[in-house]
Amino acid sequence: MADQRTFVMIKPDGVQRGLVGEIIGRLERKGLKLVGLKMLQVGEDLARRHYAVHEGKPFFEGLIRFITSSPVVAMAWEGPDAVDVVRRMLGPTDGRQAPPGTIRGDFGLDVGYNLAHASDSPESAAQELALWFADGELVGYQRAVDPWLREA
Ligand code: DAT
Ligand code: MG
Repeated sequence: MADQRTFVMIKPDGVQRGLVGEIIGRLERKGLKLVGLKMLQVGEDLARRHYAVHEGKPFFEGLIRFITSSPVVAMAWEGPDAVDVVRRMLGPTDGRQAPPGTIRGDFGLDVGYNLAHASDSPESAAQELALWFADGELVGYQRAVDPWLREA
């Protein structure tokens, strides 16, 4: 399985609740590799472009207000099948339905306050990484532990 990169964002509620370390720690302990990281206050334009597929839905304007309300942590994570692996670690959109053991299942109680975003397909991962990170902001590297994470 070839490595994939996926886009992950810790949303304003995750940052405000002090869950940045917890969420990053889970992805790190899984064995995924952090290849990009920045904190930013999201502007209206970036927010609307990131969530363009949801434009017109009843929750769209509230979602834009929420995501621009306080800083987020934007990240790129790499690993085998990383898009699916991270989506499953996040769990279903609504924390009330998300199973325990998932990030949303362990920490979320509301569909709108669901702590983190992760790309839902390799195509959206490529699009989102290009939207959130400039060329040169993502960093590929070897880790000494890599041979202990996967069969050669
Ligand atoms: P996901 O974040 O699991 O990919 P999505 O892409 O369907 O979910 O929706 C994007 C975000 O919009 C989601 O994380 C939270 C918000 N959202 C989705 N459905 C909602 C709803 N019914 N009411 C309020 N917010 C909603
Ligand atoms: Mg989505």
